[in-house]
Amino acid sequence: DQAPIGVLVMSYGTPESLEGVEAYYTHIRRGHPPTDEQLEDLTSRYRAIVGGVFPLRENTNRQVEALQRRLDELAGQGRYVCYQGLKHAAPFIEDGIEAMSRDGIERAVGIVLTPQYSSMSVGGYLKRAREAAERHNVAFAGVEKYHLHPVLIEALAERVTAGLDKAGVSADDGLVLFSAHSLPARILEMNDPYQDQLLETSKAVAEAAGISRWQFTWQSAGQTGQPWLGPDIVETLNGLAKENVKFVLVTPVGFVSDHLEVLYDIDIEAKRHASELGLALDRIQMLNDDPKYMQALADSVIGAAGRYD
Ligand code: FEC
Repeated sequence: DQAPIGVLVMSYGTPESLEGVEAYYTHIRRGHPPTDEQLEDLTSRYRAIVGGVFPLRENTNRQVEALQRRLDELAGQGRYVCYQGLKHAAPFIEDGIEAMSRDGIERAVGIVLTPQYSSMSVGGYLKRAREAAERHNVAFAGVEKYHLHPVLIEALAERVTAGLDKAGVSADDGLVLFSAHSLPARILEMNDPYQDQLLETSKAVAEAAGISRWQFTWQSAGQTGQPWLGPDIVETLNGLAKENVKFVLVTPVGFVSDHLEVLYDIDIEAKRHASELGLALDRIQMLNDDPKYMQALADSVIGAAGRYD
């Protein structure tokens, strides 16, 4: 059966413009509008980041185009057709499935642009995609994770090596600090694999890059009045400064693009805090449309095609 297979490429989504921040934030908060203060706080973070106001949109576009090209090379033109589905902005996940259905696609694979599984992240994307696919009679197979894909590990390890080389620090003076978006701590009671998978990715990258001095930390925790997974990067940096670490290479392993949580939370906030502690901080270049990352995605998509639930 050579009928085209739809590929729903899912990513977080970002506002269209500064005027769109309120609607975006309201969507993240499941329909509850932010207070004026919360809105101003988020808007000012978008204003502060470099690389364009909303770099995530363009980066996601480029990733989807590059994945399409890679799939064409591997499986022949037209075998796989990529569609975007964003979690909190248009085109939403449901819009992507609807577009497939309009185009007569009967089978689809879904993949999320983050490598590790959590019921609160990838699980949420796949649930919405699956429900939309059912409504449109599209058979759907979801990729749950690719956090140990050897080519992904290689791509990240190369960036760690490049980051250390650029800083010119010896392995004794520097430390690789892997990081990922925190989640509410209650996921631990749900036996969620998120934390384990993030540590597995970190360990594999450290091994591939030949790094023995590394740690993992959380970042970007929300303010919901409930506990989130810690330690947060600020606390971790305080500890490292006390241990006389001179240089930290932040290596996000749950994010794959340049976007707010990297360009603000690491490049502005964490960097400022580190410099107050007398600690030099840099971060690896994000994967964006790195050919090796595209290879890991394409391979995962092709592996999932055929396993329809
Ligand atoms: O550049 C951009 O415009 C978007 C950057 C962005 C990415 C991202 C990724 C993840 N999030 C995850 C979990 C949560 C949870 C909440 C939450 C809230 C926000 C807010 C903004 C935001 N997130 Fe995000 N996230 C990005 C942006 N995120 C803005 C709202 C203001 C704030 O808290 O700063 C809390 C929701 C709630 O209130 O109930 C939970 C996870 C990821 C990584 C996986 C993925 O990419 O899907 C997990 C990028």
